[in-house]
Amino acid sequence: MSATASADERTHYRICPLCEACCGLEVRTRGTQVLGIRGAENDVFSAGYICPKAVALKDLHEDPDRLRTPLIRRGARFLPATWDEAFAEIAERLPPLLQAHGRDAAAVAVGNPSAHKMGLLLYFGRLARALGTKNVFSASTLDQMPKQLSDGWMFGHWLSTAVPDIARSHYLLVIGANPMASNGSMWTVPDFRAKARALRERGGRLVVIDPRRSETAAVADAHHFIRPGADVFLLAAMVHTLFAEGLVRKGRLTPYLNGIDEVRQAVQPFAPERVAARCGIGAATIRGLARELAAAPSGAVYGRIGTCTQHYGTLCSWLVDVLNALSGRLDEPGGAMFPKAAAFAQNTQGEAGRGRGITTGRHASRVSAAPEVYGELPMTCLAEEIETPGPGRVRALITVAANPVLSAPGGPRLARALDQLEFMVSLDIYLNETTRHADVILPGQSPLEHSHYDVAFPQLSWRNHARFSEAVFAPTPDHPPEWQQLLRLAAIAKGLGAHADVLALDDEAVAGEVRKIAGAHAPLVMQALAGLQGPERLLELALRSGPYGDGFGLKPGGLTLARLRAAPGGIDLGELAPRVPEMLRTPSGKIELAPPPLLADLPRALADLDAPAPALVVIGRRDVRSNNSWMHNLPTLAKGPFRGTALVHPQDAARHGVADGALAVLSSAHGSVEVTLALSDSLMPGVISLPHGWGHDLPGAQLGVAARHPGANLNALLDDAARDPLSGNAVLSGVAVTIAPA
Ligand SMILES: Nc1nc2c(c(=O)[nH]1)N[C@H]1C(S)=C(S)[C@@H](COP(=O)(O)OP(=O)(O)OC[C@H]3O[C@@H](n4cnc5c(=O)[nH]c(N)nc54)[C@H](O)[C@@H]3O)O[C@H]1N2
Ligand SMILES: Nc1nc2c(c(=O)[nH]1)N[C@H]1C(S)=C(S)[C@@H](COP(=O)(O)OP(=O)(O)OC[C@H]3O[C@@H](n4cnc5c(=O)[nH]c(N)nc54)[C@H](O)[C@@H]3O)O[C@H]1N2
Ligand code: SF4
Ligand SMILES: [Mo]
Repeated sequence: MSATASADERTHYRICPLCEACCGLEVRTRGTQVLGIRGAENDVFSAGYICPKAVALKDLHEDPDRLRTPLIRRGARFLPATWDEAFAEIAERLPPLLQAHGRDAAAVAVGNPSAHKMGLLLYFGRLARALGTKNVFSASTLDQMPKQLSDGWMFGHWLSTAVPDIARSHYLLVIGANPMASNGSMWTVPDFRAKARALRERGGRLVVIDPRRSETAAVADAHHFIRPGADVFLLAAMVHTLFAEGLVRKGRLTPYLNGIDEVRQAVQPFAPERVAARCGIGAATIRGLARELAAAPSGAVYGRIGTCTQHYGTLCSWLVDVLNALSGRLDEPGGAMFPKAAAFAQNTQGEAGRGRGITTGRHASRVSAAPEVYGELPMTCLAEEIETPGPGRVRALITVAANPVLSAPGGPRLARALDQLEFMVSLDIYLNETTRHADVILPGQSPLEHSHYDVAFPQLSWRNHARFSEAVFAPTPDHPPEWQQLLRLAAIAKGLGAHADVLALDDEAVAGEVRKIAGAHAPLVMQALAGLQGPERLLELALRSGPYGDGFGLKPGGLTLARLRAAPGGIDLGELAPRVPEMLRTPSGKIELAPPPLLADLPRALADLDAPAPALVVIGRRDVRSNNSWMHNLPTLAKGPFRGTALVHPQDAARHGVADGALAVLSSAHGSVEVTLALSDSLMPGVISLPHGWGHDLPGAQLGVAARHPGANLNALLDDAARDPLSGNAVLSGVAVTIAPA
C-alpha cells in the first residue's frame, strides 16, 4: 500500500528480502527512482529495525551488472536474447537429453535467495516434479538440513522448529550462531541486540559457545571457546548432567515424551570429564551450563549453523532439543517454542496432533549412495554426479538462485564439472561464478518489482505475525515473473514445448489443490480466488484456509489477503503460545526423544572422541555487510575495509611466521588459497576464521564491483566428500589447514 507524499513521491512498505530477519522497510520513491530506504516504524514485527544491507536494495535495483534480458551462449560469448529465443533454445536442447538418457540426466540446484521470493519458493517444486529427477540439490545441505531432519524425526515435520521465545526468556544458550552478524537463522528475530539486552535487563543471562569471541559473544554474559566440531560432546555431556544430577523436568510435556530412558542410556558414556579435553571446555563449566539452564526461571538452547555444518550435525541438532525438552524448556513461555504461521505451515494442516512423520532414503545418490533427505540429495554430490560416466549421469543442470561454485565445498572441482555438462540453464540475476557456465541465463526480477509474502520465515519467527508487501515498482513489461519462468521450464521438461499456456496449466493445478482442500466447497473457493493468479492466489488460499483465516467466510474477521493488503505494517498475531500436542505430526502423536537413527549414530561420535586434534583448523564467519556470495557487487556494502580477511590468533601467526596485514597461503588437503591476514585474539588458538562467498576473480563473470576486491574462496579448501551421513549436510567447519607466508 502506498501513501502519497508529494505529486510523484510515494512511500512503500516492503519486507527486506536479503536475510532471515525479514525486516519491514519503508521505501521512498519518485517515479522509477528509489529515493531512500529505512526501517518501517509501523512494522508490527520489526518496528523500524534494519541493518546496512537494507539500504543496498537500491544498489541492487540499479546495479548495471544485474541482468535484465536473457543471455544465450554462442561459443565463448553470451549474447542478449529475447524471452522467446531463450525458451526456444531450452525447448530445443533439454527434452532430447531427457529422452535419450532418462529423467535423472537433469539436475536442479536451488539456492538461498529462493527462500526470499515467494514466486520461487512456491513454484520451484513444480519444476522439480516436472523434471522427475532424483537429482534435486539445494543450499539446505550446505546449511540446515541436520536441523530439519532432527525436527522431522522428533516432531513429525521438517519445518517444526522450536525457536527461543526471547521476549520472555531468562536464559539463552547460543551455540554456533552469531545473530549479531547474521541477524538470526532458523530463527527470524530482527534486532537481536535489543532483544538480548532486554533479556539481560530482566535479569536473564546470555551465554555463547563459539570458537571465536563473536559479535554475539561480545554482548553476552559469558562466552566459552569450543573446539570446532566438538559440540556433540558438549551437548551430550549436558544431557548427561541433567540425568546425573536429577535435573530432568518433564512438566506439562510428560504425557508426550517418548524415549527418555533410551536417551539416558545413550548419553551414559559422555560424562563431562570424558569430553572436556575434546571440547576445550572444563567439566565444571559443562556441568554449570546444564545447571544454569535447568535453574533459570525460563530459558532455551539455540544451536545454529556452527552446530549443523559439521560431521555430527544431526546429532547436535537433536541434542539441542533434547536439552530443551528435558530441562522443561520446550513449548514453554520463555523457552523454545513453536511458532504458528498464518499460511503454508504443514504443522497447522491436516489432523492435529498426529501424522505420518517423515521418511528418508527413498532413493540414494548414484555415485556416493548418499540417502535422499526431504526430497533432496547433498549439494556436495553434484560434481561427482556430473563427472562420473554411466547410466543416470547428470548431463543437464538448471540452477535457480544458486552459486555453488563459490558456496559449496569443492567449488573449483564443481566449476570444472559444469563445463562437462551438455546443457545448463540458470535462473539468476547475475552473470557470476556459477552462471558463467550456463548455456542460457534467465534473469529474475528485481525484488522491488514483485509482491511478497514470507512463505517459510513466519514458521520460525520470534512472534506470530503476517505481512504482505506490494510490488514497489510496476514490473518491467515483458519480463516474466520468476514463477512463470519456472512454470515454462516445467512445461518444457514435460515435453509441452516453449509455448504452452502456462497460466492455464497453473489454473488446473490450483483447481486440483482446491478440490483436495475444500471438497464439495471447491467451486465456492475457486470463485473467491477469481481475479488472482500465481503466488498471490496460492497465498490467498493458504491464508484463508489457514489457522487464522476466515475459512472463506466461515470465520468472519479471519485473515484474508485483502486484510493483509490493508495493513501495510502487517498484522500481529500475538506472542508464541504452547502448541504441543496440536503441532505434532509423528505417527505416535508424541515427541520422539530417541529416534533410532540418531541413537545408532552416537557410537560414531563416541569413536571419534579421542581422535587427535589437528594443529590448525579453519572455520567460517559472517559480516553484517555481506551475504553469502552475491552482495559483493553492491557499492554501498563494498565500501570501507575489506571484509574477506582471514583472522589468525597472534600465537598461531608467530608460530607460522605470518604477519598482520600480510598475504599468506592457506592450504588444506583439498586446495590452497591466498588470503589477507588480520591478527585477532578473538579466536581460540589453533583456529583460523575465513568468511565464505568470496573468490570473485574467476574469468567470465560480470561483477564489476566485486571483482575489485575478489577475496579468496574458503570452499576451495573444503572437502566435498565430508558430510554428516544422516542429513547429507556438508562439513564446513573445523577443517585442518596449514598456513605459510605467501
Ligand atoms: N564454507 C562455507 N560455505 C557456505 C556457508 C558457510 O557458512 N561456510 N554457508 C552456506 C549457506 S548457509 C548457504 S544458505 C549457502 C548459500 O549458497 P547459495 O544458495 O548458492 O546462495 P548464494 O551464494 O547466496 O548465491 C545466490 C545466487 O542467487 C542469485 N540471486 C540473488 N537474488 C536472486 C533473485 O532474486 N532471483 C534469482 N533467480 N537469483 C537471485 C545470485 O546472483 C547468486 O547466484 O552457502 C553455503 N556455503
Ligand atoms: N550478514 C550476513 N547475514 C547472514 C548471512 C550472511 O552471509 N551474512 N547468511 C545467512 C544465512 S544463509 C544463514 S544460514 C545464516 C547463518 O546464521 P548463523 O548461524 O548465525 O551463522 P554465523 O554468523 O556464520 O555464525 C556461526 C557461528 O558459529 C561459529 N562456529 C564455527 N564452527 C563452530 C563449531 O564447530 N561449533 C560452534 N559452537 N560454533 C562454531 C562461528 O565462529 C560463528 O560465530 O546467516 C544468514 N544471515
Ligand atoms: S537484518 Fe538487514 S538484511 Fe536482514 S532483513 Fe533486516 S534489513 Fe534486511
Ligand atoms: Mo544459509
